[in-house]
Amino acid sequence: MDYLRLTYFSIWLLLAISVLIIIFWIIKDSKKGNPEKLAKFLSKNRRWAFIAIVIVLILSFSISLIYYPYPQFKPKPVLYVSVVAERYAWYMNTTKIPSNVPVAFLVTSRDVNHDFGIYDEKGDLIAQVQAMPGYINELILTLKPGNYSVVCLEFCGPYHFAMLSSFEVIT
Ligand SMILES: [Cu+2]
Repeated sequence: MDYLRLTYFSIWLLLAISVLIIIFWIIKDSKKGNPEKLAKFLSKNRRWAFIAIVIVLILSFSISLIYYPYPQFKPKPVLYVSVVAERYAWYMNTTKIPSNVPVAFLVTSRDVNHDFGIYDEKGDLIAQVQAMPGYINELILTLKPGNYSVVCLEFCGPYHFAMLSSFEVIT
């Protein structure tokens, strides 16, 4: 669990909800024809603070769209890596991958279903995609430098456990 991100998200959510409550309150009040309270609330200093918070919310939301995991925001890969699975090995056309640029892994299988799982040096699962005969699944990743392990995550036969590989991400 990434606590820093969770904290940022909680602060963002709290601010967004506060803004919505204030807007709701202003609309409700102005409908009641109670301009005095509204004028008091929207005194100069408060108005600018309110506008600043709204701008920060919109900006932070826009920045988060870069990390949106759906196709219209998918980065253009600078390198394609072909990954072919076969009982009980992974065949990759390269095991040296550049860091900090989008790389597309094109993953397929020659026999049965496998699962291309990538683990970092800490042992955390970074990403995974199915390796299926007759299909090419694309996995686009931007990786940090280091050594990565490839593990099959779909039981594919008696030597499934030995279906391991690795690659290096270099600067
Ligand atoms: Cu397998």
